[in-house]
Amino acid sequence: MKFRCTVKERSLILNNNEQEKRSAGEKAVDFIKDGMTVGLGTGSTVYWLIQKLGKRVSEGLKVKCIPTSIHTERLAMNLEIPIVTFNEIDKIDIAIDGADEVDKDLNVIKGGGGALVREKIIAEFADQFIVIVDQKKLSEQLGKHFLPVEVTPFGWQATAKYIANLGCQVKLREEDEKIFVSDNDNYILDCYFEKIEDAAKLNEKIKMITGVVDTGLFIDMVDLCIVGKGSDTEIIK
Ligand code: ABF
Repeated sequence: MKFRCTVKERSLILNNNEQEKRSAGEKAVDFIKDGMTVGLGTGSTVYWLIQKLGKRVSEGLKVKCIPTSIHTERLAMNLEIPIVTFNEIDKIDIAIDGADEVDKDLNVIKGGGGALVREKIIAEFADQFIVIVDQKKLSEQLGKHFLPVEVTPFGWQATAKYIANLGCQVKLREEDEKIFVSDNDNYILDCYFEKIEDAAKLNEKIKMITGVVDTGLFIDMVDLCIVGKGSDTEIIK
């Protein structure tokens, strides 16, 4: 018996990993209450959060959202999710974002999407910061995923040398064979440490280097992590 389905049905048959992202993203909407100001992250897991949030908004949920990237802003605007800027708010009730790697203490590596500085500003300012991930992102110790670091374009080569001296390979991020430029007009250095023994100390050491804007290490910032498990989720606090 040949299994036949329409193109639309096929597009909805998600692979395991995508299903986990969808479960985590959609579950996160449960934490968004009427009247909240919400920091919206970047990435393919956040995509599912935004789709579900758009539906809730169309059903009457009143929220104001501050996006962490121009990409997220466009996604939200297409779903008529109200967008605000920092000029229009005095607090962020909740920020929800993806991550590249999460350890057992809920320290995370972020920035694979190149939006780490705006993501960190919003996450820090928010009363509650929630990370939504698929199971692949969980790891005993950070470092399997490279560490993105946003740096000023001026003197990036010097900045890269100082970071490499901390024990990593450093690669200037490119996109479509051109140097990747962040929404803040900076460059991103992807730093391959393999293993990060003390994430907090490394974060401080890198941030001390002149030319570094910020790192993708989010230390002691995550209040709660929602992990997609098939069509279900696990909440880690
Ligand atoms: C973003 O979420 C980035 O910080 C991080 O790289 C990304 C994870 O992307 P995805 O959800 O697509 O795996 O916030």
